[in-house]
Amino acid sequence: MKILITGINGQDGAWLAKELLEQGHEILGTIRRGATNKLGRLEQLGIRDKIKFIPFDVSEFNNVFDTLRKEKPDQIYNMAAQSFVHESFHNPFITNKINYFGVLNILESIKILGLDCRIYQASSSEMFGDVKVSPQTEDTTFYPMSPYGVSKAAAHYAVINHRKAYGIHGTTGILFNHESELRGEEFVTRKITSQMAQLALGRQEPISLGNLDAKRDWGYAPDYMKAAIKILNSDIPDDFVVATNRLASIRDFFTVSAKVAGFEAEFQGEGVDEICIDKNTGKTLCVVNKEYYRPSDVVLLKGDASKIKNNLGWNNTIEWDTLAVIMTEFDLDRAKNPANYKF
Ligand code: F7E
Repeated sequence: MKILITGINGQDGAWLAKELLEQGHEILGTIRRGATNKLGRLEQLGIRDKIKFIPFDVSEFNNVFDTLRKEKPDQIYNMAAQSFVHESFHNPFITNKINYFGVLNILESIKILGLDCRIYQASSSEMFGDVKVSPQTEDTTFYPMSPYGVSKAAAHYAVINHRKAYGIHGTTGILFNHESELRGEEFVTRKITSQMAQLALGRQEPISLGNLDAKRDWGYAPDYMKAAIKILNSDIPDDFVVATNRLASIRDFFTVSAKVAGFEAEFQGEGVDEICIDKNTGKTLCVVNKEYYRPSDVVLLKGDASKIKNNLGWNNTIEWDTLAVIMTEFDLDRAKNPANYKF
């Protein structure tokens, strides 16, 4: 099958492309003009040369329309996004242009061209926001708490609307946080593991973090891309929560990562005065910096993935504590042997 992945150079696009190539599909990958120097993840996975790249901006209708008219893909995975929640407070318009109008551009192009093409939309647990019930399911009301969450909710409803109004095979995966060795270093898990590795190698400057009380349901990105493939290939287009149903705080994740790096984390103080030290040496591992607080944050997210487990036979294989070990071990090796890594 001919499959188009938007945002192929991100964490999810890279893992997804790897899985789909292994299944024998032809992969077209769209990347923004000028971003060809950002293919490190695809190089790291050894798949860069197996992908046909198309210069493309999902927020430009002409780019989307012309590409779909020319290539006529059988399936599209829309992984292109401004995915950093913190950034969305500073750039709400760009966030919506990419995350909401980008999806609309794809849906309208499929509709106008009359393409027989399935689409998977990367929806997000951030849409649940200020949650009133836990765990969250496909039926939980959305209360987004960031411009990112608002843009993803709008895109989510656009897919559902095009499915109902025009019969487009539009599917969504409401993915809870999913991390891996390929995660960007601006997200809290990878920020912790990459900088923890530097602390283990002798760096003195502690890691600066924001809200340590936030709790998340963290899963493993390759598991979640297998879920995305199952969702798109389901005969009845639908929406599915993808999560592990386990909760951990930033402090919990930090503590496991510190242990793998050879430290014993002890948190002291409260609020912006909180720090974390290594109990054995007294070395300061982490301080709190207000700069990383958000104007409004999501306190906790925990998902119930029963629907995808029961209907599509998906299961996660890795939970947050194992994830913290995998990512920290990867970053320790990367810090020691940087020449072996492509990104
Ligand atoms: O923050 C807190 C922060 O940036 C997680 C994206 O993939 O998942 C991700 O969004 C929590 C927040 O991920 C720092 O305040 C504390 O409560 O790793 P994050 P996110 O915002 O949950 C969803 C499902 C998506 O769809 C998004 O695209 O950690 N936190 N201190 C911090 N966060 C960051 N980034 N940096 C800190 O220093």
